[in-house]
Amino acid sequence: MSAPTLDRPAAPDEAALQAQFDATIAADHRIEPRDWMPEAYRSGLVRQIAQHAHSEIIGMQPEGDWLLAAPSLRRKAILLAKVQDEAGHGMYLYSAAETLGADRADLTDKLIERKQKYSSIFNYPTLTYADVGVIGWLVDGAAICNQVPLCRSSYGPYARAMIRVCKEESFHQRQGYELLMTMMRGTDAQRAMVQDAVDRWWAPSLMMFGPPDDDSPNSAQSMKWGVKRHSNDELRQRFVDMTVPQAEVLGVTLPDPELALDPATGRYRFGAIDWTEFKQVIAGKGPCNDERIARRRAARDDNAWVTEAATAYAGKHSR
Ligand code: FAQ
Repeated sequence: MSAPTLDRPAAPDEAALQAQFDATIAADHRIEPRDWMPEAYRSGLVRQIAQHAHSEIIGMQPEGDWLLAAPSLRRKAILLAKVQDEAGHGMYLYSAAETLGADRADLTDKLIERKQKYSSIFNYPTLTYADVGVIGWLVDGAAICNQVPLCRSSYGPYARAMIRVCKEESFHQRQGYELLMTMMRGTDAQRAMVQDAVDRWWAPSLMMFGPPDDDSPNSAQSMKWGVKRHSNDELRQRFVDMTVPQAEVLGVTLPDPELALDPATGRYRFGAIDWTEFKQVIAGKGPCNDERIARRRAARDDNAWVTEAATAYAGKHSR
């Protein structure tokens, strides 16, 4: 403790602050923005939350590509609402990162300069309208599996943002499944389109959960701090177990000859994932990385005048 003065009580020293932080985590209470936190906890959260926010914003592109070609007004309205929701998710998440001292414009610059990542899944193209349904079913399904436990994350603003995000992702997943159900009740060509989309998106969806546990540098510490509640492999397994019965109801085949129920555990065994492809995609060499970043860059640069005007207006009012 530093020496107290007449008008200022002694500031607790770092060891006392660390002990208080550890006790908060051990009691499963939330850390809030004004609480002291270790620098590695803060920077680790900014890393994960920024990556998550970037994923929501870049994730608008693959489905956004179909907004003008939606097959009916109803499908267009649903898709428009979904893509707008993803923008909202990005905004809640950037706000959560700001409570940790991050600057939103700076995070966007880091994304565009490829100094921060976004989810591997959004580097694959959407070739047919069935891809919109499969993204809802598999990609939002995987996002729900991954994000529901984050509603109990130890950092308050992140956990609270996740509650609304998960409710909306749940609607997204159902709209995707309903779209696919409709196509599966349609023509042979429509059924083939759905199967082709499932064939292309299944493996990338499994990669969304991140590298295997023995190759995941951030997991152990993140779980100790209660930021992540389950390991990458646990959540991936949960997703497979949840999805196989849904595929059976839908009438599609998941493209993995090794997929089989293990009667001993009641869980599904599945084939090896191509981690070389995953590493290539997160290193910027996936099928659509360049296109995604180029569009995000153009959106930032072309709309800089809007940001400038809004900032000047806000400044004038705060004065
Ligand atoms: N893609 O040590 P770990 C959505 C990176 S939102 C790219 O295991 P961690 C909604 C990882 O960052 C989808 N990079 O890392 C939607 C780290 O690199 P770094 C996004 C990945 O953090 C639906 C390195 O690999 N969701 O889909 C990926 O403990 C439809 C080592 O990995 C979230 O962000 C990947 N798949 O676990 C929108 C959820 N996996 O940062 C539109 C929150 C790993 O050290 C349409 N995030 N990396 O340079 C998380 O739960 C975690 O951050 C993980 C990764 C599980 C993603």
